[in-house]
Amino acid sequence: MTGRFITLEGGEGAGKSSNLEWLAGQLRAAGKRVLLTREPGGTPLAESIRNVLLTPSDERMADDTELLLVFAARAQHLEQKIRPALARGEWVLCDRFVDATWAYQGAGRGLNESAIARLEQLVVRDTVPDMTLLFDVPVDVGMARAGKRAALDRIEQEDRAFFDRIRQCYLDRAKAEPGRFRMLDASQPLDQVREQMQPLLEEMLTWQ
Ligand code: T5A
Repeated sequence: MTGRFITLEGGEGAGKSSNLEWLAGQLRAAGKRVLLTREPGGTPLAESIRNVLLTPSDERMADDTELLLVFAARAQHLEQKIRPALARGEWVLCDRFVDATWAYQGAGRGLNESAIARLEQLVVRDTVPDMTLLFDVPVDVGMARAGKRAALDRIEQEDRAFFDRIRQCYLDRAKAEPGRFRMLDASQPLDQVREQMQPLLEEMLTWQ
């Protein structure tokens, strides 16, 4: 028996975390066994890598270091948590996955696409999400939400153009893969975003 793999993507402050719990609650109410997780992170070792990635430091992190750390965390997460859960037949809901690498390291940092593709092949292999929910929100709106919380992390300190490229990359990927992506207008109030998620939930529940 194999489970289902659903990822949530979007820019900073798009509302992924807020909606992850809601979606998990709905799926559990429908009798599904659900595992909530996130990237970078999801296991103790991968969470340590997350800390390195997100903590501001006086030493500038090289872009290639960032890329390799993101994939190192993902390799650990896939082997220790995601693949075993899928093999047990669970529904894995993951806050960000490899699309984030294409958006942040690919479009944001401008890293070489063939290097990302090679790492994706090595690490992700055939563990491709069944559905990816893209929470699309204008950069200003998302950053204003994110900025209301604690101090900005290392990546959140990037400039506006960085986040514009990320948003555009997500939109392009959603257009290129309409079978996997589902778009949500995340600029709307939370209750309306959840209304948009309702038909997607129903679609998921039709899966055998
Ligand atoms: N990263 C990650 C990479 O560079 N490469 C990779 O491969 C991967 C996997 C992760 C960072 O790592 C980078 C991307 C990120 O920069 P993170 O803290 O997990 O760091 O960053 P985010 O995933 O962006 O987390 P955020 O918390 O910023 O965004 P969320 O989860 O989308 O937003 P959420 O739900 O926490 O909401 C933020 C605030 O907005 C409010 C919420 O109440 C909350 O206060 N809110 C709304 N308010 C009004 N209306 C709505 N519709 C709202 N939705 C949420």
